Amino acid sequence: MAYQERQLTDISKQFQIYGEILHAETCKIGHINETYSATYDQGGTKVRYIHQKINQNVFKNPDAVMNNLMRVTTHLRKKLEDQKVRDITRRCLIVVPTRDGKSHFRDEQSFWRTFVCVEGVQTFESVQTAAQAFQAGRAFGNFQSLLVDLPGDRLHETIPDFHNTRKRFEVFQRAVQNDHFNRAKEVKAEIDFALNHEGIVDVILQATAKKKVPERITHNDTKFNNVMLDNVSGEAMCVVDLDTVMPGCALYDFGDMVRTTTSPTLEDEKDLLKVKMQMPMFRKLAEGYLATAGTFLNKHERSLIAFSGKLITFEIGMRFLTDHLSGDTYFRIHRPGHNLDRARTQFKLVASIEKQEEAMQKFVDRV
Ligand code: GN1
Ligand code: MG
Repeated sequence: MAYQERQLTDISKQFQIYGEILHAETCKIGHINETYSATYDQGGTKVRYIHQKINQNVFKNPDAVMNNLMRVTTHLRKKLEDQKVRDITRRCLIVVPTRDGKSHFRDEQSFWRTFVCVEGVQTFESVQTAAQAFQAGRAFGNFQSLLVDLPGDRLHETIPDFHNTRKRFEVFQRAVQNDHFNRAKEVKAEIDFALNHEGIVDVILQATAKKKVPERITHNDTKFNNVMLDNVSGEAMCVVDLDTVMPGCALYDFGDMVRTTTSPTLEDEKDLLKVKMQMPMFRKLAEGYLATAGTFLNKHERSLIAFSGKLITFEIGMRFLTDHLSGDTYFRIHRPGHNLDRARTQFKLVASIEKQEEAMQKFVDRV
């Protein structure tokens, strides 16, 4: 076994797993945590588990992450049971406890947790059909609506100011000023694009401060690849990547869905001619989302739906550009200039949304 697998074998012994480990693969999706899919032999039957190492540079308080995760998954499961939905163990993540009954295992350097692997599903890095966009919208809207009545204290903010676009803008400005890697001169066009958009960064923050847009429990990382779709029916089964589930604004979730479901391309597409907000995808996405979240959204939230797509796409683009200027320390990259490519793709999408924003909002107003 490779080094990493040997390490994984040691880690897996900490959890209440059934079977002998056969092999493990790295899951390539995700820019932050390390994720492995491990296959075990249990008396001749193969069973799979997901082992995940939390990135503690990003999640400074992993106990808080796990505390939120346990509360959220317990509640989701109970709600699904109350609704008498079938196939519940494929619709909600299940944490496998450690042998001493904890939700995670930690040693001096690392912090691990294990999930039951959801079988018979797949995830996609980009959307293939409008039906998939509908499923994504429905799944995240349903996720938000199931969490409306989560009992107990306010969830921990696992990353404070995660979607505070003003603070993100300030961090970006500092990165430009510092220019530690001497990259600013090569990306002047992208820097100017970001600076020219300062006018949009406070809109949702102000609506929140005025209590027009309420705080809700939100997912905060609603990328299309965080929805697992059934292999046969294509139905959205399970929403994953729950580390940033925390108090937030419903619009941030919708915005990130627009970013990741309406363009036919990958997030790091280099051919910018291919990057565009496609109206048919948006329509289905909005229909799916409003079919589930429509019951609790207020009129102010509804009025900012199209805008949120532009804002969150801009925000993530700015974060990629900031990381490029700062030497690629936050998002994992797979080639030089990768964060710059990602930033360019997001900004192209922002420009495409801008051209269609009015039509997008008109559509939402009619749904
Ligand atoms: C990161 O690791 P992943 O892909 O789930 C990031 C998101 C970004 C996303 C961009 C904790 O998510 O905020 O939108 O990359 N997660 C964190 O692809 O920063
Ligand atoms: Mg994530």
